Amino acid sequence: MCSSCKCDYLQIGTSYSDLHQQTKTCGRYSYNYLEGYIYNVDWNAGLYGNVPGSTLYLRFVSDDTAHYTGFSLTFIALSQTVGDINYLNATEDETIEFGTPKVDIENYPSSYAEQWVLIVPKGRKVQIDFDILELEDSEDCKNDYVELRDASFMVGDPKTIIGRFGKILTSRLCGSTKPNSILSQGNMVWVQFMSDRNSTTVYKGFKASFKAGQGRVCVSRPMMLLFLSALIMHLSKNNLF
Ligand SMILES: [Ca+2]
Repeated sequence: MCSSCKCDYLQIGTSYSDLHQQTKTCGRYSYNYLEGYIYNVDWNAGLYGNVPGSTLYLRFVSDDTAHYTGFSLTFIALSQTVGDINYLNATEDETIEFGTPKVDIENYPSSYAEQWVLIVPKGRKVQIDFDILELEDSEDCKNDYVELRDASFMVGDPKTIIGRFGKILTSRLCGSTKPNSILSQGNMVWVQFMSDRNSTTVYKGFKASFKAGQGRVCVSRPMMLLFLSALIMHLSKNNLF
């Protein structure tokens, strides 16, 4: 038996450079698997903890002596607000609501802007349903409106999500005609609400929700393998390579 986790251990940190200096975790924490922890341990639910930032590093070290089961962990991305952008992460079976805030006697504030980035698991589409849509009506929705676009990661930067110039999912929404369910192309959608200076206490604003909709249509692997093997057979038969 090793003392002070000298043999096999796991280190978890938010910075790669000082990962090797993080607390070493070892031993048996559950009947089923070695259980490391970041900030808290729930003895029944397993490992859990909130990580500041969007990156987590793990370092696993083992020596050449006894081998145990190892470790297993899961993670989910939490929702977060940065400035006036709300990043909302929905897991597979989760539905998250979002919408305009009520301020004093105004159902939604005037001269106001707010953005939401709606994220569902990779490979799924975002399905958005409007529960309430009641905004000041104006020509081309130039006064108060909500708009939705497909969002994507900035090229070369997998941590920065951009949406303002993404593919338009629906023209600007205003007035009180609720759209049908909206389905994105990818797994992220950018939503922006804007209101002009003329305030109103008549309209309710908007309330919507989103969840993971159907997945993308793609060629399944067995079909792809079948196609590739047929292609290779054809090419070799014709001495093309
Ligand atoms: Ca207005």
